[in-house]
Amino acid sequence: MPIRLTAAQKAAYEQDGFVAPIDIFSPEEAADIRAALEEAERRWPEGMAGANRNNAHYVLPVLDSVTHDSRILDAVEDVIGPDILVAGTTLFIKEPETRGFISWHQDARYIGLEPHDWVTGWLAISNVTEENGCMRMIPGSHRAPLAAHVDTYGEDNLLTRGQTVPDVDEDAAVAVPLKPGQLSLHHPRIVHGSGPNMSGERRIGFAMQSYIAPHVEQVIGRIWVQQARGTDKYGNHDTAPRPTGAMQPGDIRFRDEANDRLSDIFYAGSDRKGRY
Ligand SMILES: O=C(O)CCC(=O)C(=O)O
Repeated sequence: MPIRLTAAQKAAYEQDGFVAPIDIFSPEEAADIRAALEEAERRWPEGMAGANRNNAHYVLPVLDSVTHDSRILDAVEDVIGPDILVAGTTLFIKEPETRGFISWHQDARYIGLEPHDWVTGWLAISNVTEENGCMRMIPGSHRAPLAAHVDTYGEDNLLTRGQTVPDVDEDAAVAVPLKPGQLSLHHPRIVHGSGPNMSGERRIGFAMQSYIAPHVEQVIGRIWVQQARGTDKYGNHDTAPRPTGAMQPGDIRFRDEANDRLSDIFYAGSDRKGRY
């Protein structure tokens, strides 16, 4: 029996490649998470912008607590089993009335984690709607092999290389709106993307990308991981520390090193780099 997901939610994940919404944080808890995040953005605007939105859980205790929250880990356990490592996180923020979008892509195409026994948890920190650019998924696309992607490096594309699966049947897409504190889980091979924020409100998502089973290897480069639950008898990766406070110099140095490694993975084989 699943421990956090219902049997129907677990079946939906297997069938469709994603499941949502999963209630995790109460509206009050979600408001506290948002307040702490936005306070950090006010205090350290540079430290929270651009590529620094990658792996912010290494420098902000509030995001570390979210990433290791037992309610999220229970849902993740239902998908990948009881031994869970955290391989990274990304804040996906779209400011009001901005054109930034995420092209159709499969995470497994560029992340280098093999086999695909891992899952991404995406937490809504703001209200996330069709108008402000919620994720859209192509149900069942995770059951096909990886598709060829084209690197577009589009100006408004929020993905590193603007990697895009061409010719997606958009009529098949399912929107995934979430209320603050709700989570979605998606499979490494599901084709997904999201449109621009056409609303007057910020859209704030926190992708825990990803939770991996310990036997999963990084085949493009090296990464650090944190043990979130269970045991790791493989030792495939380096061990990352937990933050010692908000934006502590040693934690920032570590986050920067981790992001350098991430950048080497994301841009492997490419002769140019994007903004993230
Ligand atoms: O935040 C988004 O719209 C897309 C995020 C995404 O592609 C992911 O979490 O894999």
